[in-house]
Amino acid sequence: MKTLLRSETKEIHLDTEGPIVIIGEKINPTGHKKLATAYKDGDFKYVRALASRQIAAGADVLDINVGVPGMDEVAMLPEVVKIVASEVEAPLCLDSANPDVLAAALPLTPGKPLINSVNGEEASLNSLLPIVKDHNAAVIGLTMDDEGIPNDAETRLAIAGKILERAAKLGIPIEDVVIDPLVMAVGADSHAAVVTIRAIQLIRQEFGVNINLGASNVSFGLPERQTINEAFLALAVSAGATCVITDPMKHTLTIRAIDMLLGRDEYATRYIGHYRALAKGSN
Ligand code: THG
Repeated sequence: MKTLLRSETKEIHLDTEGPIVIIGEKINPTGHKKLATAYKDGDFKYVRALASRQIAAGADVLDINVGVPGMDEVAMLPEVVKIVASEVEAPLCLDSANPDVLAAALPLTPGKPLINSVNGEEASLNSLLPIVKDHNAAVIGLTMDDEGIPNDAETRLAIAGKILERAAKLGIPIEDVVIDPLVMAVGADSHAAVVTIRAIQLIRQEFGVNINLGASNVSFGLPERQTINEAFLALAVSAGATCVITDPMKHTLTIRAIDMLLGRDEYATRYIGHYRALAKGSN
């Protein structure tokens, strides 16, 4: 199954049979004081640098989040979308669950963006899916609902089914819904990663849709996070994940290695290409 995303000039496909799509996560002020300050000061040079740096590091799509406490997100998200769209050619992923914020930013977003995100709560489905439909966007559906994040894979599968059904009722094509089965910290619950992996398998088997993950949560609170994140990425992709929200500066080469090992990189072209680009950058 293919999910098409578009900027003004560029198309990216999430593809259940294709290589992993990387959504760069760095334009997010959570735990990122320098970016939060840049937003408050209206200093968009730093935003531009984060955008171009992530593309150079291999990101296919850029996530944009403006969630700083006290921030007028309705005013800010359209502003940052314009800046990023003028800086890079990649399609965008609008990271907000607030319908007013999305409705303000979508008319200014070129092409076909990804909306991050809707979930199984009634309020979320009712307020966000019509906006997704109106703007002909694609959307990430998180497998949580009014009762929180289920700690078993079967309930996450059921929530994915509910989101897909409600989207279909509004005429949103199934390929425009990307399911995110949610990654929790393995340091807090030793079965957290296993539940996510199992949910990926079930959702892929049942619905055949594209599956996104924000992989870095898995290592929260543990040392050598990068090692854990990368081991988890390999397992998640092997189970059926097709798209990751992550730091491309840290993880692109490993992601290329995973694609290569899964037979999705003929003659290791992309792996070697990225290795060479990194080697050049360090000279
Ligand atoms: N699924 C979906 N969307 C998501 C997530 C997900 N969006 C948010 C998050 N999870 C993914 N994005 C981030 C962004 C930043 C960090 C982690 C996940 C992060 N930041 C550093 C920190 O907090 O230590 C600080 C930034 C820095 O290194 O400069 O870790 O799961 N659909």
